[in-house]
Order: sequence, then C-alpha cells, then structure tokens
Amino acid sequence: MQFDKIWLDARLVTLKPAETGLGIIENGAIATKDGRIAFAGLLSELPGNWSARETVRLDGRWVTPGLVDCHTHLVYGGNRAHEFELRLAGASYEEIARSGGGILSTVKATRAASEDDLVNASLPRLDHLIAEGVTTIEIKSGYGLDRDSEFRVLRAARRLARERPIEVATTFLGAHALPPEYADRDRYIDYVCDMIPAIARDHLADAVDAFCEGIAFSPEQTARVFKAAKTAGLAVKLHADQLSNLHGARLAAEYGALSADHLEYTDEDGAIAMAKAGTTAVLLPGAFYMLREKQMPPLDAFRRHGVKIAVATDCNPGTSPLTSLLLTMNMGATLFRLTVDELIAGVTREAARALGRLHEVGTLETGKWCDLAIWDVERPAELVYRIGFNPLFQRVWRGA
Ligand code: DI6
Ligand code: FE
Repeated sequence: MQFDKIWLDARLVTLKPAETGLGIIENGAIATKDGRIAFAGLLSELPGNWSARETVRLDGRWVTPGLVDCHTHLVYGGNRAHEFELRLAGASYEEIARSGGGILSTVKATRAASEDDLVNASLPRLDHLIAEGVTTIEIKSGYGLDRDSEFRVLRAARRLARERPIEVATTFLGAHALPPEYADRDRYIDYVCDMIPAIARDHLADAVDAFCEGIAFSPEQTARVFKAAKTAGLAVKLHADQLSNLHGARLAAEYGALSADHLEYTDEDGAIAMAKAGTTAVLLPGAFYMLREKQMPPLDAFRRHGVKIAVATDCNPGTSPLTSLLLTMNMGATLFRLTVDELIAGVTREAARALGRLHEVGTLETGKWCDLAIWDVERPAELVYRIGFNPLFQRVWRGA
C-alpha cells in the first residue's frame, strides 16, 4: 500500500461511531493518500507492504479529528467592547439597544463594510480558531439584514475558505433581527423568504437558520422561513429556546433540522422530538457564560433520549466574543457538566453531524478527509481541563 504520508507511534481518538467512548487506539498509525485517510488503526494491523513518501513519528502524541466549530457568526463589522464596558457599569441591554447599540450597532458597522473589509476583520478570528486545530467552520450571516449586505457577508464567508486551508459551511440567518427600516416583522419575513431562492441558486449558503425568540421571530414566522428553505432545497437549523421556551426545538425537529442550537429552555417533549428527527443539539456555553444565564439546557433528557450533542463557540460580537473551542470545551464541562468524552465528540463527530458533513469529516475513518489535530498532551482530558493554554502540536488539513 502506497501512502503520501504516514504518522506512526500515535494515539488515536478515532470517535468511530461503533466504538464506545472516544474509540481510542493506542499504538496507532494514521496514513493519508490524496488528502483522504487511507489507514487509521493499530500499527500492528498496517498491511505489511506499505510505503510512504513521508514518515513522521509522533512519540505517543494524541491525534484527534480536526476540530469543527459548527455555530459561529464570525463575519461582522466593528465590535461591541464599548457596550460591554457600559454593561459592566450598570447599563441594561435594553438601554444600550435603545441608544442604537446591541445587534443593530453591529448591523450598522457590517453594512458600512466592504467585502474586503469583512474578510480582513474576520481573518484574525479565524486564525485564532485555526491555531487550535479547527479544520471545518460554520459561518452565519445575520448582521447585514438587507439583500446586498447579507449576500456580501456570505460571499466574504465563502472567500475565507480560499484565504485559509479550512472548510467553510455557510448559513443564511436573515431572520436574526428586525432591521431598522422595517416596522413589521411579517413584512420583513416576506423579504427574507424572497432572498432564499437566489441564495440557493448562487450556492451562497448551505443551510438556513432563524432566531426564534420573543425578542426576534415567532414560531410561525420561523416556519415560513423553513418552508422557503425546503422549497429551495436548503437544510435548516434553528436558534431555539435560548431565553424562553417557544418550543423551538420541536419546531426544528418537525422540519427535520440538522440542528437546534442553544436550547437552555427546551423541555422533555422538545428533546424527544429532536431524538426522533435526528436533530443534533448544539450547546453554546460561551453565550451562557457571557449572559450569566442560570437556566441549564436539559442534558439529562438529551442523554436519556439519545439526542446527539455538539458544542460550538457561537462566536459573535454581542453575546459570545469567543474564538477558542478549547475554552468552549472547558466551559461546557464547568457550566454544563458535560463529560470529557461528550465534549471531545461535541467538537468533532457531533459538530460534523450538526453540519450534515459526518460522511466527510469528524472521525478518523478510512475514506474521510485527512483533517487532523495532533496534540502535545498526556491524555485527552487535558484538552478540556486547561484554561487558556493551547497544546496543539500540528494541524493537518486534507493530508498536509
Ligand atoms: N442569539 C444570540 O445570543 C445572538 N444572536 C442570536 O441569535 C445575539 C447576537 C448579538 O447580540 O449580536
Ligand atoms: Fe448564534
């Protein structure tokens, strides 16, 4: 067997679905050919006749699949550090919003930014994630809120995939907030639905998302967006039950959503519906932390009913200015009591599932893209345990 490259003396976190836990292989080897994984298993099971153009010894280092950040709003203009300062000084979110702050201040800055500006503003955030081994990222629009700006944000997100060695999945989140020029939420949803066919035709987005919440859009309005997405052949996802229980999880499941995200207020019925539909739960501890939330997502119900759990940064300028999946895992452990196995699966296999890309990435299995994160740690728990430390030894994208 002829490989392009082989890594020997590795400890593999394969996350093979059939294995329990992390699917660990000690004394492992992993090899690549044409960017794909050509072998991942026990050294002793390597076919005897192998050769490789390059051989690397890892001295027992741990290899995980490249990390997948499956929920971000990475592309936006400006930042909200000043608002954060005002909030620390006692201003309420509402006061800030009324004086032109909040989501709408990001909308203003994003509308004023060119595509180049947006790419340049986003690259440092992306580079921070890449430096921790992220090889696939989802990026939502939602700070443009008009046709030109939303399309520009999606184009900027697509361009990031050409600027860096990373796979970018894009999601159209036109139904994120009511833009200032609209008074009526239903009329704005008409406008959002009208944009969807062109977005699908131009391959600007892989999925459509909405913010279903008292301060954003109702379940009925969300359903209209979902119908338009389905008609255009796009997958759907949902910001669901973050601040109140509008039964967003159930709604997402009814539409066969890839994921429902946040879910702090989801009830057991929602969890059951998600399990039946195969809708992945994406938990976002960064927003929970930043907003000092108290209501925990229903983890026991998710576990009991077999809902798959992913974890992501929710990188956004308002409620989660977070560009570290390692720190996100630590927060998931301390705030949500997720286990090390759940967290590592949550930023690899389950995050890939939440993007509908599990057939291509997210585990160390023959035939998938050879996207790897190689870590200088003694044991996988260290990835979750340390705070503000990056033990990445090497990142491999498509075998190189
Ligand atoms: N949920 C959130 O917490 C953010 N968006 C969303 O759908 C808020 C984004 C912001 O404040 O800019
Ligand atoms: Fe979000």
